[in-house]
Amino acid sequence: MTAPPEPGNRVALFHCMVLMRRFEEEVLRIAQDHPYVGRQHLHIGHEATGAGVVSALEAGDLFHTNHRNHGYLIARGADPGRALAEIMGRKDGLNGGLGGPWHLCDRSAGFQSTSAMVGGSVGLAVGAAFGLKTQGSKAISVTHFGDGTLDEGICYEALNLASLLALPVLFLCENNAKEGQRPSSMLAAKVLHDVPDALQIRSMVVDGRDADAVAATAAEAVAHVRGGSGPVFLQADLERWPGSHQTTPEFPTGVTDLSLAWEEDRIEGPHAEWVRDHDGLRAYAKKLLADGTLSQDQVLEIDRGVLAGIKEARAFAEASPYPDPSRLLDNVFA
Ligand SMILES: Cc1ncc(C[n+]2csc(CCOP(=O)(O)OP(=O)(O)O)c2C)c(N)n1
Ligand SMILES: [Mg+2]
Repeated sequence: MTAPPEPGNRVALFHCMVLMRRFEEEVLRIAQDHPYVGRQHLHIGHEATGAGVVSALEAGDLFHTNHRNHGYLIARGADPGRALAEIMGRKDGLNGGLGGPWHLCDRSAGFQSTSAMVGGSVGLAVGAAFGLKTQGSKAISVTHFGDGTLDEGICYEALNLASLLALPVLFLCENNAKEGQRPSSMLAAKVLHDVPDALQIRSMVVDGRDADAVAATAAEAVAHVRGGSGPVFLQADLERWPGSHQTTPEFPTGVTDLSLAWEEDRIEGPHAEWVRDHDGLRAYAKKLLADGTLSQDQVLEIDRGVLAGIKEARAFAEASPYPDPSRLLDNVFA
């Protein structure tokens, strides 16, 4: 279990990004080794956005994600072994093995819910924000969703209500649509943040591949929301990882090799452009080396430490039994 990065601690931010990446690579390996685990929606390539936003939050803030959930869960401090156990449907999973990857939650880490329904996280987060405001809490609510989610009717009601009632909610939109294309074939607005702008919601746009930029922009957005000035729509622009929509578990860009941060000549293959120009994790390693924050050895040492933790987490998950079949109908309300 690793605490979320403190604001301004760039080494912790990098560590968090490595943890997110290595955790999800393990999820991919588990899906290869155990076909029943099924299809995974990975957050690989979005780590700079994820860790940057998490670094701006406080422990009591309530987080709600969409289907690309694992990275945020781990970044907010959930136990990786229990998270892997849940993904594998095991008894010691965060939700007793009954929720699986698409319903993961860990309230102790301020991670309220995953909604596999596109748009579900938006409505849930606005409801939570209403609750927080009613209680006079200083905590804020965060909803994480993608560009395609603005197709969904629930977004319009939720954005409108959040604006009208000045609710403490951060709308975090990970925009991984191709540059120059409409965000979604189902959305008439050509510019995503035109939607919140029309509803008098403050919008901010950031390069989602740049961890420092995200951390700084998220800190400003969170301060606005926490200060009672109403919601913010934070749009993080990203370039989709080539494996983000796969049906069979594969590593299209290979297993992450952090030495590519300083051995760029070795970047090759059909997705070399993504690795070179769009992988925020490699870019951050390169930046921290260039400004002398970390040495090559320190980068590799952080990676080795994370990998050792992930190995233990997997062993814990593999050793956990399946839940007792008598629990099958627990939490089924219909
Ligand atoms: C209500 C609903 N409609 C359709 C789907 C199927 N679906 C799963 S992910 C997805 C695309 C979501 O796009 P976006 O919000 O941009 O997230 P991204 O996958 O690009 O990160 C769709 C249509 C769903 N899960 N829920
Ligand atoms: Mg998208």
